[in-house]
Amino acid sequence: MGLFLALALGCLLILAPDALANFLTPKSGGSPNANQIDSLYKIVLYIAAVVFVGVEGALLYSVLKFRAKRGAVAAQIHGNTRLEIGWTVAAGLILVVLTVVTFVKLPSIIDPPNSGSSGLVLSASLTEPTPPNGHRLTVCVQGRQFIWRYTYGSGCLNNAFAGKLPYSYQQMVVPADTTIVLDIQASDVIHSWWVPSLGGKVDAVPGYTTYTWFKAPHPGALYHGQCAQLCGRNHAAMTALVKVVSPADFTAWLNQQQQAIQAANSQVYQLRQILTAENQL
Ligand SMILES: [Cu+2]
Repeated sequence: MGLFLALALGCLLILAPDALANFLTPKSGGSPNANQIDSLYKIVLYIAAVVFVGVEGALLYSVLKFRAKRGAVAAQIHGNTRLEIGWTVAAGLILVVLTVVTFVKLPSIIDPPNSGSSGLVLSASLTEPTPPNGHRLTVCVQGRQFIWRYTYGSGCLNNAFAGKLPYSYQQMVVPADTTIVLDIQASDVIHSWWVPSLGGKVDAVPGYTTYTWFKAPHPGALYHGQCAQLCGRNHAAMTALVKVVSPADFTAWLNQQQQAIQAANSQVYQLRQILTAENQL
């Protein structure tokens, strides 16, 4: 019995979340949906750990307690109805508990919440998955071999390239405490958007639009991500970075980005005119 207790205590120590933060369990802290995924994972993990320790402990106990010398005649035991019904019902109960907990947690993982009071002030829209009050910032995420492109602002879905909406590559900049809805597409092969601290993976499939959301609480945070679907020989280089800034800094950055894009576009336009004129000579 002492051994069993030691094993159980040892396992509990190993599973202490502070000792192994994010080593055995999903990353969290970046967004409410990531936090809910993390806590759901931990509930399943702890129940599984208790079952594991119980089963392995009983096995070890039996092996030691009932060990016999070579040549001993084994006792013949034909089942134990009460015990068998007991562990079948117990296993069934565990499954019911896991199912109920999962369905209770699911809405907080799937449905985006409202932006916080310190978040960016946004206008409402009814055209996309949206938090209860409709206020969210839409960012279109376009996966392509081998980089992520982000277009900012509602309407980016149908107009990501033709419109004058600001965009950036690889690094997404977002305002803190604001519900960010991501409309995810791919322009060549299947990719998968994944920033572990901000929630689960979402596939980017050519011809389809998939959605997810996150809401990062703190300005100054930087979250690393990686394309999670093997998409070609340079797949490993297809990283993503999400930079969280204050709403005021975000607005300033967006304006600056828009000006830089306009300046680059007009340079290209001038260059094209020069080259065209030279060709005509
Ligand atoms: Cu990819």
